Amino acid sequence: MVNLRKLVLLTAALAITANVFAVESLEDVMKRRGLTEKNVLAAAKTYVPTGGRDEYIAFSSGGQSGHVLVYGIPSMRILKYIAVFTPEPWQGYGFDDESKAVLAEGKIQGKDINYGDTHHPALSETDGKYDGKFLFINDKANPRIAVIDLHDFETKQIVVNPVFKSSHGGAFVTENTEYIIEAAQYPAPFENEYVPLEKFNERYRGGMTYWKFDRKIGRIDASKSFTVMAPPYSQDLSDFGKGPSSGWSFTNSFCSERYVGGIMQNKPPFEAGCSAKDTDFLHVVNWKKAAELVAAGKATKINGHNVITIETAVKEGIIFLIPEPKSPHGVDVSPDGKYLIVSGKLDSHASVFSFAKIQAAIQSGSFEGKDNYGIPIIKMQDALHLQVQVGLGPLHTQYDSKKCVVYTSIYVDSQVTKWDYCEGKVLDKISIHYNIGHLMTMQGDSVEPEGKYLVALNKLAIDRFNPVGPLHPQNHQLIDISGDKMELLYDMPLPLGEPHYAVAINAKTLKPGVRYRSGWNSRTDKKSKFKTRAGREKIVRTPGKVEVFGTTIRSHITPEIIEVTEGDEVELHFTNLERAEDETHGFAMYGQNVNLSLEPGKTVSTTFIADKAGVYPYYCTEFCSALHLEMEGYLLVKPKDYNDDTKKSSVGATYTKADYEKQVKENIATQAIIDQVVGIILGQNYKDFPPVVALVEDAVDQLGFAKEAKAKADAAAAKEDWQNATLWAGQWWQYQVKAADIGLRAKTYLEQHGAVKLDKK
Ligand code: CUK
Ligand code: CUA
Repeated sequence: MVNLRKLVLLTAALAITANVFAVESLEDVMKRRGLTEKNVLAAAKTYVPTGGRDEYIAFSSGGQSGHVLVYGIPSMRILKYIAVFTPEPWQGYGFDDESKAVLAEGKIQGKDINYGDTHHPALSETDGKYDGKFLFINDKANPRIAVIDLHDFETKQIVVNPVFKSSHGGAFVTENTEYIIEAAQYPAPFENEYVPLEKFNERYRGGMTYWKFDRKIGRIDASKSFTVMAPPYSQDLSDFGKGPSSGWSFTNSFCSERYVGGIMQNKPPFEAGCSAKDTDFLHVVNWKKAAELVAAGKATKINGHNVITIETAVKEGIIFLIPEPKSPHGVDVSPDGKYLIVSGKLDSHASVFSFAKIQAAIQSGSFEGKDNYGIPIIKMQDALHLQVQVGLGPLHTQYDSKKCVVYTSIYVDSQVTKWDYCEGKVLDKISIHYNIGHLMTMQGDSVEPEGKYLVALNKLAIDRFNPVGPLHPQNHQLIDISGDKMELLYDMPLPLGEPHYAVAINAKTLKPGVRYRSGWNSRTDKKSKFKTRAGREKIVRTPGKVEVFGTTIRSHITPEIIEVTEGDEVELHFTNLERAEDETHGFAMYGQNVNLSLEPGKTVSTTFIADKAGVYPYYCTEFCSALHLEMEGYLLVKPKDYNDDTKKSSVGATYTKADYEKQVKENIATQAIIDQVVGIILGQNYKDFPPVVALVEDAVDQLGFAKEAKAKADAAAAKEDWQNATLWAGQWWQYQVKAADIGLRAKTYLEQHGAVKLDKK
């Protein structure tokens, strides 16, 4: 009693002292930290209070990391790295058999490729609006496209371009996500064979691949995909038409000189030869007609893939070229589909092309000539709407919600230029730190741009952050574009590869799940054939092979002991029985490169050869409950000729009747507390709060387990087996503790969310 009173007094005293120091005002803090009013305003515009949510979710390429980064806007808080082309242990990606199968789809000519150079993420669209269902991203180094399902933010599929040897102009989608475009970058022979550079003009090729997306199954259908072959011009970025330009695609190029360098051969480098001309070619392709040609059997098969040759494309009138200045990079179609804006890295202009004018030129057949491959060239002046002096080295353009307003990244000048593409005038400029590549406005490449914020994806960080060695973080700068003047709000360091492009979606459109259906293979999106239910865990032995069908739940792994013989192939399948939100378990094992992630409901597998006799502890890697450290087990690999003659001896401590009775007494007291909490919850309108309903379900599960453990304790006690009676009584208490913990969480939630007492009838 004295102790308790002392404690109360001490706490009160502490509270008083703390208050004396806690009276710092906003002005005090500003002074102490050297913040200006502008800083505080910027902070207020980006700060999301604890527990709050962001208005937009950005998906950024993770550059060479091969991942996709997910962060919130305006807080710029990183929410997730989605593993795509590269293994990522936390998510078990590239460690469990299910995700290994996805990575294996990305093999290039039989070789494992365990990284990607991701550039352009694209969100799926319905009628040109983001629908929040899928995300696609390309790999420039190994021409591949990945499909990510936004139901669980997991990579589901990787397709390898069957004819390109690099790619860049992807991923971009059609208005209804029928196709995903991927344009080549560095020309190469379509066939997988050696062709000398002397044959560059004849045998090296570029092109645009149109990947058919099957929305019903959420996967790309390679058999219905096709490529329109193009000359070896180093195709670059692409975009799809929409509205009036629907059915067409646009792809830049930057080396229509078809120059091949060779510094060691005493030739000027690529950079000189590829920038010699003042213009390159914008490729204008009628993809809808191309798809019809493929359906009509007019494609040629190369490496088993449908290819429309340049000859066929010209004959059928589906490809045209327009000169574009100079060393062009970005091409971005306006939300209404009437214009496309192209910028040149060595130019100071942005060029606005009119789709109506392009069509008029095609209809009238008035071309300035043909290129060496017979493709008609539309006169630049015939297709141009206007050109605007935006700054030196313009790259990419994004659209505002305000009509005719766009933002262009200016690489050399390190600026963003806001301008009007209808009238052709510059509206504002802001300096960036440093050398901006892409930029992104909210939903800026959909038909419904929302403006508000702009993120500058900068190439260099230099002195913006605390130094961390020669390799600097990347810098995404958040800019407020809601007013007439752009205002810099925030610098966010990104320590994971060089992001190129990013897309941002209104957070309301995303509806991700919180758990899988029980026994789910998340990579195929089907029930796993290895699904294991509670109580049905088993170890199946066949000659040379041991298969384990196990489960995980707070806080034990079943089985806890796995015995195999040296040389056995071991297949582990685990199902996470949890239904509770965020109750993920991990599974790591000594010395076998085994690391799994088991989100609620998920089933994952791992296969390895137990080729060395020994003892291999395993454990859960997520701190999932108070007894998480006890979530453990042993794989025992016995030598082949092992003769087990050790006497079975008891392991660990022994327990008595008194121990058992003490535990039971504690359990009864715990139950009283649980009953009290349950009474409070049930007495309120908890059913109006779905998260609480889920918690109650979870608690009921735990109490069910407690009952089972109690029955086992009772049975052991009846046989006066005090050892097992005490241990089972302890397990019964463990389940009670979990139920109590969940109950308290539910009670707190109700308190914080204004639940009310139900009227007693
Ligand atoms: S690219 Cu890197 S800044 Cu791949 Cu779209 Cu322009
Ligand atoms: Cu499960 Cu720790």
